Amino acid sequence: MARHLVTSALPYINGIKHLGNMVGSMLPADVYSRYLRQRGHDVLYICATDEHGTPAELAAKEAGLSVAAFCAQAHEAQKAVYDGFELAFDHFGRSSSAQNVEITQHFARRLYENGFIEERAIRQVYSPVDGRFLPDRYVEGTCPHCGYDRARGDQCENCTRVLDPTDLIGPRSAISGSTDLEVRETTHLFLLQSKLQPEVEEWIAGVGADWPHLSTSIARKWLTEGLNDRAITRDLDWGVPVPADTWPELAAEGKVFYVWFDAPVAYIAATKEWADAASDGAVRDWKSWWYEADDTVRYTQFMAKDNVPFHTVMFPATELGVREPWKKVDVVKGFNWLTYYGGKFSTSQKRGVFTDAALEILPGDYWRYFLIAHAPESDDSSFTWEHFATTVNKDLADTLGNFVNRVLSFSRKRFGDEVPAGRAAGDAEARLGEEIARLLAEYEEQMEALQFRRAAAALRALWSAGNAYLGEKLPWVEVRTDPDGAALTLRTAMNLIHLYAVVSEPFVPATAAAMRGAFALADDTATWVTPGRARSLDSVPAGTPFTVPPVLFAKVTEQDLESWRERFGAPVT
Ligand code: B3M
Ligand code: ZN
Repeated sequence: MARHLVTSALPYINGIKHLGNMVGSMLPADVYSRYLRQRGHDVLYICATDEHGTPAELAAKEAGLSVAAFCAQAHEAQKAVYDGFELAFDHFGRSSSAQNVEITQHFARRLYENGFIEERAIRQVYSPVDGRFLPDRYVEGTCPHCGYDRARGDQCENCTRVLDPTDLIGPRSAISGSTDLEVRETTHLFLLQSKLQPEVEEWIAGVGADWPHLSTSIARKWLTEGLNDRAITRDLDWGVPVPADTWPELAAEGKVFYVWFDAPVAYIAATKEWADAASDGAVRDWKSWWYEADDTVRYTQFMAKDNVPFHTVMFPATELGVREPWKKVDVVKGFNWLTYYGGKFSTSQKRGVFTDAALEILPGDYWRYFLIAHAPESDDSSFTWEHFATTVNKDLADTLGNFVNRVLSFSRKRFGDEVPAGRAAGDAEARLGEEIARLLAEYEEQMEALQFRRAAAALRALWSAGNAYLGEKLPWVEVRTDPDGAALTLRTAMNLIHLYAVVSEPFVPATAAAMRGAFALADDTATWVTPGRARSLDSVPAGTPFTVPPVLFAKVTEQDLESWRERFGAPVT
């Protein structure tokens, strides 16, 4: 039994995430964690909201709340959505926690002692009216390229060109609107990543051998371009304060760490939050997962590709520079983009399907299955309502749901409320058992390799094998001439249902629970079934009482499709 530490990129606090965010981080992490737990491993799946930085301040301002109040509220709102998606975090923490302040400050002190942080003076926009330095995003003005009059100092939203605040025509403060701005000198902490580059290269040369191609190629590209020293502090009111014991002047000026400096540390801090939240005297040893962790801890991270450089290069550089034995990632699973009809999902422009709206129209399992079955793994993939409807109707409603309902209702009608005995298994059952064992082995192999689309395809093939078996045996015909044969067919099919309940759990946990709950088995658990054990299809013995669950998956109708296209602004195809 191994210990598996799993984290997914921390969703930013400024708004409810869209389906693209979900499929590229939390959902695959949850699917993988559930699978590992079922296989008996000790799993710790940690996530948190990423709460610092300028976007949080701006979102709070727009909501008319203090940043602290906004973040507290937004954290709960995100948590509620993730519950709806059945994400089984061991802990869903917050990067603004006291634990993160403590560990981030500790990291900074150690980096300083080890010669990897230095103070440097830079020139930055200052607003006397606001009494503060303005981060790039807080300076607005007219774009020198396209004339858009609300361009931000870091980028023009209209023409997407990257800007420097001094490029803007008629610059003004986004806070007060004041145009009385000056450029002043200010001191910031810089992380000397260039000094750490050789160590990062050596580390990746070892561990990176196991990573999926997307992650290694991104990491290599960054290393080839060379790691730059980076400013890791900002002039913001909200963030992890620079510790006064080490940098009294910067602390007095109210400097805080840059959000990307403290966010990855929050994986560790959220693990400590998890331990601190233990009740009933339970002892949770958070440190054993992170500090001097032994070889039995395998750490897997999930994220979209834009986050990969921070996790494969920057955060490992930080961890190396701290010169303490903090656990570094073993495998980085990166994802490409999910698009909305080939275009970008956009939080700021509210285009696409947001996770809260998704749950308003259908339960989490529908989304979980669709998203993972078409995850943007080897390439970007496109969400369309048409594709979603076809997948739900074919895979979930017809192949899985219909199988379960047909078998259970027909058996009840002909043989009553207990699993019928019938005669002993014959050739058809032996062949089916072989096929199931083969597909299950394939499913396991793909899951261990973090190949989610292929794992989903193997799961779908398992469901289809049941339909093929029914098609071959035709129990509704068989029952007329050979009731014992029909009973065998149904008992075998019911064993498949139970197996499906177990192995579908990572993808569709709520449905899996309903399927398993159909059988009144003593001591039933979701514990994994090995291919060897699955082959005999006999875990549900004759005589087991069962019930027929309500329809597992409703079909998407033309009407549904119409209304969703309309509501979510789908392009006409
Ligand atoms: N918050 C992801 C994002 O908002 C970022 C991930 C942090 S992981 C430490 O793009
Ligand atoms: Zn522009």
